[in-house]
Amino acid sequence: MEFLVIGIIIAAIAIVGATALFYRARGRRRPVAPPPAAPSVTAEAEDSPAGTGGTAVAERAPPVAATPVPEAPAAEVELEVPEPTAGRLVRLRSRLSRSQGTLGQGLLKLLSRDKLDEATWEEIEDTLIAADLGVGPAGELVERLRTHTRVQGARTVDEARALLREELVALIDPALDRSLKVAKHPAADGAPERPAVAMVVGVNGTGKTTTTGKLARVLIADGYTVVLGAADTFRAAAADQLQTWGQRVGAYTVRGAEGADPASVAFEAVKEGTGMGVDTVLIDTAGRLHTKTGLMDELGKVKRVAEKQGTVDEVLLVLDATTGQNGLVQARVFAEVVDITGIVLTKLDGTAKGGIVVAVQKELGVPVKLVGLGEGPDDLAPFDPEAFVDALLQ
Ligand SMILES: Nc1nc2c(ncn2[C@@H]2O[C@H](COP(=O)(O)OP(=O)(O)OP(=O)(O)O)[C@@H](O)[C@H]2O)c(=O)[nH]1
Ligand SMILES: [Mg+2]
Repeated sequence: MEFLVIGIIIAAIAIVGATALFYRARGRRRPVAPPPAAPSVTAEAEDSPAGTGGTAVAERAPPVAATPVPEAPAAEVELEVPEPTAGRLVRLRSRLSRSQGTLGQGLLKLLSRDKLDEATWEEIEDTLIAADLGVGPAGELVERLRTHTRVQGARTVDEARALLREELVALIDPALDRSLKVAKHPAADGAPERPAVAMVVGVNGTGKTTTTGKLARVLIADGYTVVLGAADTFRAAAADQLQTWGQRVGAYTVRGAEGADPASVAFEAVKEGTGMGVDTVLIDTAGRLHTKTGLMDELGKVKRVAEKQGTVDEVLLVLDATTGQNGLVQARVFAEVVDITGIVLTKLDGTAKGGIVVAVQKELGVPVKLVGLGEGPDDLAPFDPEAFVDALLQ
């Protein structure tokens, strides 16, 4: 009996000691403000956003359901500090020149030949077309180069580079407004202030979710506050993917149950963003083939419903640069359904076909605003024609 009592006392001391050690260890962790739990939009909820025809409502998900991402508990997530955006294209220049070098170097070699005969001009034109510049712009550029060289005669590599630089920059058009409309709308005419809204659209696998996540980082690096809307409700994994991006930088993610109406999620994201007083709401959408009419109609609805609370300021079409001319067909169809305000060209690090920048701008009359140059979290850069051309001709 005595032994039993002593045994119980020892066990009690051991438990108390272990508990104290555990809390001390926790106390040493860096206190980091957790990103707020993500609200969730369910498919079965009663209220529906005005006019959506959907059956969705925002609700605070219980703590566990709000963080379905299998990673460290939110309280222990350390927020990352994204890289500043200024000069990103310069930093990522080597990625471009590695893949595009053949284009720039090839052109320079041809242009600095002693004799620029018909065969050489044809080669130049073929090189441009092979780089996805498009037949029209390639012919146009060759004509301009011919006119210049006719006047000035043979040229050194440096002269050829200067000429090519000037003409390529002009073709990409530095006058286009490439700024992102992401600043909060101030209160006006009795209406309260509201966030800018940007939607990210495109066919499957082009890099939409990645771009939305990277863009959130770009904005946060520039001092904006951001709410993310996971309007890709086809797969739960898509919302998890976006939420993970958000959690790394403390951006709140509004998500829906699998199969929830994506338009409702977009609506809720704008509503949450407005309630929280953030600068920008970024809405990721599901990949959809431009040939599937039903899915394209759904995209139109997502935008219309998001617009019930004010304008959608940016619709960014994400194109995979490695798919070349096929991207132009996609661009045309998407532009018919939702007015595209900017193009994001991803995977430019993996292709020599940088001419697509020119082709797609000509096709849509819409500027390339961002380029993706790798899979790293800060490998998205604001597009700058001069830095781009310099990278080509390095
Ligand atoms: N090399 C490289 N890879 C990229 C770039 N952008 C995206 N990716 C990769 O492309 C793949 C697809 O990216 P996601 O963002 O999931 O594409 P998505 O368009 O959201 O795909 P769906 O939602 O399925 O339509 C991922 O492996 C990304 O890491 C880029 O600029 N360069
Ligand atoms: Mg996606």
